[in-house]
Amino acid sequence: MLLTNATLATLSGDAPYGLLRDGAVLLEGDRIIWVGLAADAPPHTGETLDLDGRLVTPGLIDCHTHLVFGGNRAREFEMRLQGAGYADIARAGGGIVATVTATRAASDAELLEGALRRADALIAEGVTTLEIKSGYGLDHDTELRMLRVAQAVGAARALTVRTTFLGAHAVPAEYAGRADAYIDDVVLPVMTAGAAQGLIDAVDGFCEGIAFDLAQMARVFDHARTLGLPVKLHAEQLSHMGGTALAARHGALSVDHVEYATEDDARALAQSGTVAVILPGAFYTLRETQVPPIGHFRHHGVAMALATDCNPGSSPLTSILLAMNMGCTLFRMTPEEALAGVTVHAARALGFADRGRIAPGLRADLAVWDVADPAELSYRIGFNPLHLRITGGAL
Ligand code: DI6
Ligand code: FE
Repeated sequence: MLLTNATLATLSGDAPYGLLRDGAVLLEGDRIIWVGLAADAPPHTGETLDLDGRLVTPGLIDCHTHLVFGGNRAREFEMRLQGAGYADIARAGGGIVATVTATRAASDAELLEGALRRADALIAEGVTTLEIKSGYGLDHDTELRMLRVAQAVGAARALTVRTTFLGAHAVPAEYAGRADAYIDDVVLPVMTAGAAQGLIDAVDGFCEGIAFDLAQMARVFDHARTLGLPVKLHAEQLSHMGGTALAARHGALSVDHVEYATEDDARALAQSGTVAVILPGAFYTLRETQVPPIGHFRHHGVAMALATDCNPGSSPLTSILLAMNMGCTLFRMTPEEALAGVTVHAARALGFADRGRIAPGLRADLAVWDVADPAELSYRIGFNPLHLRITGGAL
C-alpha cells in the first residue's frame, strides 16, 4: 500500500519534526519499506491511498499507564479538594491500597472490560503501542492476573501492549510496616513466576517516602537483572529521594515523573541513556507546583518521553493528546518535543528499536491526522483530529 500526498512528520533527520511535505510512504506487510517525495515513489502493485495533504505521524505510544484496575477514586478527589493531601490519604489506608482492595475483588472479566474502555479512548487518538503496569494486586495471584489481563487487552485490539511488573508499587495492608518482608515474600518470587510465564517485559517500582526506599529498590533491580529483565522507576515525584541516580546506575530504560530531579540527575540520565518520562497528568491532578527540570534535560541531551500515567488516583487521564498539551502548557515543552515524547522517545522508554519514527524497516504503525501542521496536535485542547490509524500495515 502506498500512502501518498501526505505531510510526513517522520521524526527522522535534521528538519523540525523530520517534516517532509508532498511525501509518500510505501508499506509492505507490517513494515515501512520506503519513505520519500510522492513524485519519487517507486512502482508498486498494491493500492494507493491519497491523503489530501493530511499529516502522518508514527503511531502514538503511551509508555506509562496503570490501565488495569478495579473501582475508582472519585471520593478521594473530593477529599483532596477539601484539603486532604495525596500522601495523607495514602498513609490513612486510602490511595493505591484502596485500589488494591477493589482490584483484588474484581473478576478478570471486569478488569478487562474497564481496561478495554480506557484503551479504546487511547486508540481513538492514534495510540498503537501501550504500556500497562501491574501494581494494584500486591499479592501473588492478583499481580499475575493483572499482567494476564494487560496482555489480553493487546490480544483484543490492534495494539501492541508491553507489560511492566510493578509489585513494588506500595506496601499492602497485610505487610504494613514490613516493606522488606513484602519484597522478600511477594515482589521477588512473583517477579520470578511472572518472568517464567512470559508475563513481564520490564520491572518498575515506586521510590518515595510513602513507598520504597533506595536500598529496597536496589534489591528489586538486582533481582530483575538475574532474570534478564530491563528496569524503570517512578522517581522524584513528590520529593527528591535519589531514585533517578539509582535507576541510571542500573542502566534503567526510563525514570518517570522526575519533578524533583536535579541537574546532576539530568547528567546521570544523559550518561546512562535513560529516558525521562514526563507525566503532566499527575502533576495537574494533584495540583503540584514543582515542575520537572525540562531545561536541564534539554541542555544535557536527555531524551524526554510523555505519557498519560492513566491510573485511578493521581492521573485519571485517557487522552494522550491532552498529555501533549499539558507537557507544553504546564512544563513549557515544545510541540516538537511533545510529539517526539509520544513517538521516538516513548519507543526507547519501552526498549523498542522497531517503531516511533517513519523510516524504512520500521513497523508500519502510523496515525493520519486532519491537520496540516504537527504543532496543532499539542495546541488544541479536547479536540481529536485523528483521521486514520494503521497498525502493522493494516487500516
Ligand atoms: N505514581 C503515580 O502517579 C501512580 N503510581 C505511582 O507510583 C499513582 C497510583 C495511584 O495513586 O493509584
Ligand atoms: Fe505511574
